[in-house]
Amino acid sequence: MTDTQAYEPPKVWTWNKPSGGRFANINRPIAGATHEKELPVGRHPLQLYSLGTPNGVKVTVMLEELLALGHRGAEYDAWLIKISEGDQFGSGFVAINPNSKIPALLDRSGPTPVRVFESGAILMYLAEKFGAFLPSSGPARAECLCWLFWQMGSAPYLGGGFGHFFAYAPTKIEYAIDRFAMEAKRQLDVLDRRLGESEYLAGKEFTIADIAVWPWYGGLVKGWLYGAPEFLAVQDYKNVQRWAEQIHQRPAVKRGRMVNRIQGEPSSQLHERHDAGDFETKTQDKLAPAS
Ligand SMILES: N[C@@H](CCC(=O)N[C@@H](CS)C(=O)NCC(=O)O)C(=O)O
Repeated sequence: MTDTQAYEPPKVWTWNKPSGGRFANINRPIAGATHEKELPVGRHPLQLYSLGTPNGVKVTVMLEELLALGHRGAEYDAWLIKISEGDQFGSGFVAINPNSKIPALLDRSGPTPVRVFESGAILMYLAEKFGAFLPSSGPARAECLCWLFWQMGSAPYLGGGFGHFFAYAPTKIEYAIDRFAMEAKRQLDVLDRRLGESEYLAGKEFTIADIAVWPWYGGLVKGWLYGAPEFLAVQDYKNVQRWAEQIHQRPAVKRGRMVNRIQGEPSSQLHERHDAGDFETKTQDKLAPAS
């Protein structure tokens, strides 16, 4: 193992220097708003404040899937929250997510607006509101919730652990990369075994469990996250690959991935979505064609 700089933790930690790494400018040890800023509100019942990261994509995929099933009440405005610019610390955003992280949803369909934060809670809220993608009772519901909560507990090790130390940390620390690569591969193996015995995570039906897990682990085996497909030998997880491609082929998933996306091919980026027609007319190749 390579040696890293000797560090003796002080008795009490103080915030006296930037932590370094890709997100150093937004990391803070305190919660709450840093500035006053109201959130915009559009014409649809559901207002989504988000960004096209794996956590954000879960919700836009869910909304596009609901619309594809014909649930008109799932019409939504998707507003862009630029987390690298600190939008998540504006007072309006903090009022609907005191945790200052995307995605956050405001349901304005009833007499009193309902705020929902945490992507897993948003998926459950929408699934129950529309009666879709979550079995209503019994073992099938239990299995779906197991995999939904598996994702909530596991992905921080993949993103905040493996992804952070492999791709974003200012120095490569062998101990940290080893520890989290081991866990990322173990998690892929958990999924691979499950998807070897079942078409989808909760059984025969596509559910919010797949919607939650796919942007992270589907994205990982497709090589979309952290530039690590070779390092993690993702091609070995054949069942995860099969499932990832099957979900990728769903038209609503393709649309959901485009919403609030600010990187990649301009034709794949729909920064804000306010109408179903926006996918045809408002992608970045149309709004800001390369000169
Ligand atoms: N457990 C949360 C995680 C959300 C999360 O980590 N969001 C990230 C982007 S993927 C974020 O907003 N980061 C901004 C920050 O940490 O300041 C969820 O599932 O909704």
